[in-house]
Amino acid sequence: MFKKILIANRGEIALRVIRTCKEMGIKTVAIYSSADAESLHVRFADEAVKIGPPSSTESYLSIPKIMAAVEITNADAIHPGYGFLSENASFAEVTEEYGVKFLGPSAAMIRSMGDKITAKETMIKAGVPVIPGSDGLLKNVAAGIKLANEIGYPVIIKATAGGGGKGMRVIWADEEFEAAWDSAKKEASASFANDGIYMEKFIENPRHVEFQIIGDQHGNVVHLSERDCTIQRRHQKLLEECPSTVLTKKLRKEMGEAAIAAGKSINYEGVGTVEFLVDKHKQFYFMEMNTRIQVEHPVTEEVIDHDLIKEQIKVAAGEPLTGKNYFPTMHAMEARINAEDPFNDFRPSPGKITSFHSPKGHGVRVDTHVYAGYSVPPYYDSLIAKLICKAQTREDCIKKMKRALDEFIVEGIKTTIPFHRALMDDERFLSGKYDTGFLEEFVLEEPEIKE
Ligand code: MV4
Repeated sequence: MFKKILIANRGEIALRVIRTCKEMGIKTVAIYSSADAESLHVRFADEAVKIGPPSSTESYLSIPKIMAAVEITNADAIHPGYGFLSENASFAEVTEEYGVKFLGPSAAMIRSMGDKITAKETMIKAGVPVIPGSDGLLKNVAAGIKLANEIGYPVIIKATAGGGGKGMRVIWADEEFEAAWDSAKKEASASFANDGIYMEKFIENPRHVEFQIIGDQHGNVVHLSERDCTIQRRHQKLLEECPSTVLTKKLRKEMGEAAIAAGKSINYEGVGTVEFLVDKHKQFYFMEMNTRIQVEHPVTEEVIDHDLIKEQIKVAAGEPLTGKNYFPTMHAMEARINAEDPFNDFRPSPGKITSFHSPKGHGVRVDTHVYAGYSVPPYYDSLIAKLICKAQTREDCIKKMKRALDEFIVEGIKTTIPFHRALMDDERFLSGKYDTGFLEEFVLEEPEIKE
């Protein structure tokens, strides 16, 4: 087992990893930028190394600075968390060259899933359903228009280096093709320095359902069931839950098997997520694979009652899995509490938290790095807490969420708490019948000012 893990991240996930390491008897090293000196991950780690100024590129994204921190602290493994360098193949490579274990898959696996065309080709070979579309890269506008007519509009063009919505355009007719092509290419080349584009049939009003998988070093890959992440806005997830309201037992079995086939086809090691789109006929299609622990992993932890960070560390140390899949025994939901103003287009709202009280009680979990007096820095993502509730049924889980949101006090900054509270009263959300377009139509009413 590892003796000392350096956490190459900040915020709630850094704290989350430190907690499990403590329970496992593993020493921890925090790294931090000068904007995070007052952060709890710095306080609770056994050692902390200040690696740079607030700017991410000079701190949490600086491979040389992080490796210097590894060297001076003698850490034998690195946990990258999510975001930052978690899916950076060069970082995984450099780490392993130093003889330090990267708590994630190999550089080759990260690369193969990072390039969306390669990922799709891999899934086709593995027998995982994919969305019909171009055979690899599209050469030019003429070839694109020809194929769009064969597939039938609407189509979507996507950047092969993309993911999470960047470099993506939906096209409804020939006349729109060239403009969409030019702007997608421009965006892709600016964002990823790779302007390769491919095409797919556009699936209208899908659900986003992802499967958590875990692979060990002995060839076992199992799934830990799904998370429904349909409630999102501009590709930012706001609420995740399990079980999904669109999955039947049969569909869960089929999608779970597809997710395992996806993992096995690349000898996947570690925790990963296979994202699917589910259309209105309940056909499912592979969309992307994420080769990291995700923000929403606590939903899975609550419904299967296992610590995913602990499992991640154990498989990285070479321990074998039992080979069985895990199914939800409870209903869980995670509400992302962001320092954003939901009444003002979710505009970031950094600043000092003057008062903070987190909800408690049976079935309520709050993962957070903030406290009263903490200043949310403007430099990083706006997630300040994750409220996770669990109960026997979806209905009871929603009741618990409402109660917990009503107890949640954050003063000094704006947060997404009012958004979640309104969501819990929304008829369509309650019915479970909605799709990824849901938040486009959702109207959040400004509360009346109390006298
Ligand atoms: C799609 C799609 C419809 N059809 N692909 C969004 C982010 C990136 N991972 C892929 N995305 C989509 N790909 C086809 N062929 C619709 C989306 C999409 C979406 C997917 C999941 C959750 C929310 C979404 C919001 C807008 C678009």
